[in-house]
Amino acid sequence: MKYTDKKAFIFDLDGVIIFTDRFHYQAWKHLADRLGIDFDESVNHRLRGISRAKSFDIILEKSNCYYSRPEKEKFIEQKNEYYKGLLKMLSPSDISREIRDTLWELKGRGYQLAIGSSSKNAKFILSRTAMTDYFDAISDGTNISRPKPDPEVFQKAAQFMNVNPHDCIVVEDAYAGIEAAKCCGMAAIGIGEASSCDKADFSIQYFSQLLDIVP
Ligand code: B16
Ligand code: MG
Repeated sequence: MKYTDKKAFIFDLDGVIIFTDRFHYQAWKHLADRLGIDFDESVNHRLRGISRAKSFDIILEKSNCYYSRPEKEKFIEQKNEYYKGLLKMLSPSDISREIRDTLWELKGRGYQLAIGSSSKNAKFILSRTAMTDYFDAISDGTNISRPKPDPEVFQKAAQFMNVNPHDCIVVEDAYAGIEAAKCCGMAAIGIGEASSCDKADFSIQYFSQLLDIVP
C-alpha cells in the first residue's frame, strides 16, 4: 500500500535521524552515580522520546531521596550541560548517506519535511550535523508546553508547514511519539523500537523504505 494523499513528513529526531541515546545515557549515568542512584540501560530504555523532567522522575524511582522541584531542576540542568558537552562530538559524518539521500528524494518528490522532537537541543544537534537545511520547519522542545504523548509538537510542526494534520506522516522510534501522532489524526510509521508498536500504521526496518510508501 502507498499513501497517495499526503503532503508532508514529520520526523522525530533522536532515534530516527540521529542517535544520541548513548550521550543521554552517559549524562544521566554521570548524574545518577553522583547521587548514588542505580541506573542502567534498562532504565535508560524507558526514557526514549520523553521529556527531561519525566526522565528524571523515572530515574528517581530507584532512589529513596526526596528532592524539591528547584533541586530537581538544578540536577536536570547539570545533566543537560554534560549532555551538551558530549553533543559537541557530533559532526556531519554522524548522519548516514541513506538518511540524507532519502530526505533529498522525498523533497524532490514534492513533500515538505519537518522535525517534531521533544528535545530542547534539537536545533543544536541539527546544526552540528549540517542537517538544518533539509527541513522546512522545526518543532521541538522549545516551542511546546506538553511533551509526547501529547500531540502538540507534531501539531505545531504541521502549523509551521501550513498543512493539515491529516496530510502528515510522522516517523517515530518511540511509542509515546506514535501515540502522539495517532491522536491528532496523522499517519504514523514506526522505526527502531516503535516498529513493534501496534498503534503504528506501518513499520519499517530501514529509513529508505519510506520511499516505498509514498509516490
Ligand atoms: P533534551 P526525540 C528526545 O528526543 C529523546 O529521545 C529523549 O531521550 C530526551 O529526553 C528528549 O528528547 C528531551 O531531550 O534533554 O535534549 O531536551 O526522540 O523526541 O527527538
Ligand atoms: Mg526519538
